[in-house]
Amino acid sequence: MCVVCGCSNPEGHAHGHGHTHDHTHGHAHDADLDFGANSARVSVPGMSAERAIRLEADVLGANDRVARANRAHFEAHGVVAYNLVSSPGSGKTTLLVATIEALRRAQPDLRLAVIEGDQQTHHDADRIRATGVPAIQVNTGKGCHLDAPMVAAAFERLPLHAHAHGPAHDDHHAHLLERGARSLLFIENVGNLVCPAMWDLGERAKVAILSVTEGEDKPLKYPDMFAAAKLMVLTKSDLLPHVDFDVAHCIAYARRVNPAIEVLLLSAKSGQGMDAWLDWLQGEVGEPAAAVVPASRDETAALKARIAELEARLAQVTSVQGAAT
Ligand SMILES: Nc1nc2c(ncn2[C@@H]2O[C@H](COP(=O)(O)OP(=O)(O)OP(=O)(O)O)[C@@H](O)[C@H]2O)c(=O)[nH]1
Ligand SMILES: [Mg+2]
Ligand SMILES: [Zn+2]
Ligand SMILES: [Zn+2]
Repeated sequence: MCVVCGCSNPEGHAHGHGHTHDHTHGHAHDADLDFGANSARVSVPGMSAERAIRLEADVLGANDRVARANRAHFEAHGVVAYNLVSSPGSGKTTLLVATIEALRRAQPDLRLAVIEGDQQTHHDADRIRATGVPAIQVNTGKGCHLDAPMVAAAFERLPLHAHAHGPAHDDHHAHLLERGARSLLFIENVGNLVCPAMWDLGERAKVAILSVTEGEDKPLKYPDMFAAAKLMVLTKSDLLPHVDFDVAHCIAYARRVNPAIEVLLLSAKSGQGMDAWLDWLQGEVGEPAAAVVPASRDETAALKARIAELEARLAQVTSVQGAAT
């Protein structure tokens, strides 16, 4: 269940008309249905598009305020946080376990912690704790994603946040900043390629994990997730000989919805490509929060087109909201 049970994004995303037409895979048939082709990009029984937009804006606004507080809190503690998002079973926990083991060998001083999101069970937190790294399991029940207040509560329970909240809290933060402490927090989201895209947790970046058994067309079918991610990690590369997965097409599809997305291909099982992933993480730990990656001319043109689309969409949504109030 996601805000209004449909998991739309009031800001719209990389597809200007509220839905994507994939010209490489044919056009919609006359008999096809598109329930995302209204201003709310979602259909909710018994609710108008205008009301759905307002409700979602309220809920996400409240979430984003907590996410901003999380971001400031992480920064004060020298914590760089990553939000790992994917469909169920793409290999998030397996990758985390392999990553933790490799980072502990390469950088024993780097402090690590994990927040595990699942509807039910403590399996994944148990797998992380077995490595010796602290983990907090967050069960969401009927919820299909982690939200910022859940992450705020989990962070306070981690040893990375080893001080009490009270009048001395801000002083303590100032000391931590002076020491330049750096640590890595991995947040494994609930396995779901749709809803977690729209929930900011206060992370440095979302990392979208896609395994090669899922099909190379996923960035086009679930564009919001790949539009929201800084990095796409293609996992289970050891299985490439056994599946029809076109890596080049997959990357092209991902760049169509997010021209700036970075891509890595790896196997947590064989270890292939793990070094590049570890380098990426270590580079990120040292990077300032608002680092801007220079874009190529093609990327710049695509980004400009996307900004124009988003502005048109914003104008459309604003006029709908204006008419409804
Ligand atoms: N061949 C192969 N299998 C993998 C790899 N990574 C994970 N797997 C397998 O994929 C399955 C799912 O892995 P998990 O790490 O539990 O996936 P997850 O994304 O954490 O799953 P949820 O938390 O349930 O969403 C397990 O059977 C893993 O052994 C890999 O690199 N290669
Ligand atoms: Mg998992
Ligand atoms: Zn949802
Ligand atoms: Zn604190």
